[in-house]
Amino acid sequence: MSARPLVILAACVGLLSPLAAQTVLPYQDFSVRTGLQLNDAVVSGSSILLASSHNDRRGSIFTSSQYGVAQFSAVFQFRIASPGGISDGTSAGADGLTFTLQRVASTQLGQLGAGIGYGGINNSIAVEFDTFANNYDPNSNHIGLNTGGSMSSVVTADIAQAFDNGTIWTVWVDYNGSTLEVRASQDGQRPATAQLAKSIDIAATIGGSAAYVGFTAATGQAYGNHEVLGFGFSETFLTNGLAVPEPSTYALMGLGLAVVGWSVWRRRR
Ligand SMILES: [Ca+2]
Ligand SMILES: [Ca+2]
Repeated sequence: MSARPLVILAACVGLLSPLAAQTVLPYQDFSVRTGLQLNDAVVSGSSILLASSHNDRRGSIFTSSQYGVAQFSAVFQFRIASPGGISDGTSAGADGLTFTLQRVASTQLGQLGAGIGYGGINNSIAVEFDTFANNYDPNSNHIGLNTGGSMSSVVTADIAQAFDNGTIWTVWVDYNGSTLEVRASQDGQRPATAQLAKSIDIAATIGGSAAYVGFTAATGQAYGNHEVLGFGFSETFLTNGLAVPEPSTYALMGLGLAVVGWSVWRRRR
């Protein structure tokens, strides 16, 4: 009898230790926001509303402390709905959302409109999901890799489906220490091939190997409702990417702990 709780305990440690080793930030949603700094962003249900569907709005969220970015895997979900305002020649709606790593401060919030809440943030790198064609943009709907607070991307990738179509987009950003890869999908399945891949030395680009990690968004004369729904981050690069944080992960961990507790309780009786 005495061996059983040890086996169960070992199984639970096995469940828990990978998370601890990789320093995963598991925000299944944002009903709990421990460790996050909100800048002109508001809580909307269990999501973070970065910029609402009105003219000239912006917001950001960043981790309160810096995390290692020498290599990493990140996953997050966003939704951009209710596009409106002026057209860029293709469609209404603007300006998009970014996943940003920066070394300045957790309180950073970049420029409005075309700046997507990122423009002007120094010592940074951003993956943009841009929904408005400005004169330096390739088109009205693309992924871009931006550095140093510039909105003129180092590289871009065209995406056919509109990011502001109101569906939930799941995005994986993976960096193995030399190449950054971005994958985005509307079905929650991680694409086998990255839509954007770029060789880059992130530490040299941002001036260090740790950064505040977060998101920005903005609107201008065109707008949309820009929400982040969930977020996971690992300081270790994962070949197959990070799984979307799900309630079942925590339920399983909770169940494991409950079984240990129950076993100890039984033995004491
Ligand atoms: Ca743009
Ligand atoms: Ca762009």
